[in-house]
Amino acid sequence: MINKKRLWKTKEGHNTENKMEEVKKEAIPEHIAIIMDGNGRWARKRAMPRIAGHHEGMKTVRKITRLANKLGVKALTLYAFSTENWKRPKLEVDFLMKLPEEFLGTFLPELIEENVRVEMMGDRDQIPAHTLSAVEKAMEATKENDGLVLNFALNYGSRSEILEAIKAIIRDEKDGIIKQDDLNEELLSAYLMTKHLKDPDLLIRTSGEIRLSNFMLWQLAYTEFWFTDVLWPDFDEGHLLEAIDVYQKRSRRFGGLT
Ligand code: V07
Repeated sequence: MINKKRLWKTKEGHNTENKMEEVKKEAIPEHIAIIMDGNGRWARKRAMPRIAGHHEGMKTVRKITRLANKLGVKALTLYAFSTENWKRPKLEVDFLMKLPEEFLGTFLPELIEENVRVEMMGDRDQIPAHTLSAVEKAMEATKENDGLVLNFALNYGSRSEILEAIKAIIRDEKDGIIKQDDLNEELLSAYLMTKHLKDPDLLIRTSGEIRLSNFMLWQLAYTEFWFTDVLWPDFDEGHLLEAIDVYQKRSRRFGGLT
């Protein structure tokens, strides 16, 4: 019998549809976190300005969001802008801060349609009003959705997140809301920006850097890491399926020991 299934080939020539069926046979990581690195390098390789790489990277976000949703991933956390990124040239920062609006301007209807809930974590104070209002509008428009949680880390830094949690805990202890004896890992987790999410099962970082760069330090304590040299704009469905496949092989080896 001829396999009539439409073959969906990626640049690498992976047969995405078949690979998808393969990974679906085993547990899909419920929460995937991604450090989307290599946009500037992608542009430099093509003698293009860095912003062209960021723009291309945004297209990858759509592609990966669609596939994660199809696979039944429950949460996808994407590191879009770190607290360190403010040190970049002003024109680049200004461009980056327009990307959420552009992304949502064209993609929000599909996110609503596909039952995706948009969320963000990060310090809202320094984010330009036009950026924040676009993101908040999307959060509001999708708040009843109970499919994939698409969580953007925007002006996010993990040490600052932990520090703010500690300050809030001290405040609440002084106010008698919590007692020192109640403080444990679970309670501290409830003061973090990820309080409504389970810890990531899988962390992906693109572009060959093997470090966390102040991303989810507390939450990644037991997470499986997968690093690739592929630059974020070149990252595709086949790469995500490969990362999940490796994750599943590792889980299989631990066979119930975790
Ligand atoms: C950004 C594209 C992806 C590669 C990494 C850097 C550049 C999507 C968003 C976004 C953020 C919030 C939101 C909807 C979309 C985004 C920034 C940068 C700052 F609600 N991509 N992307 N935000 N890049």
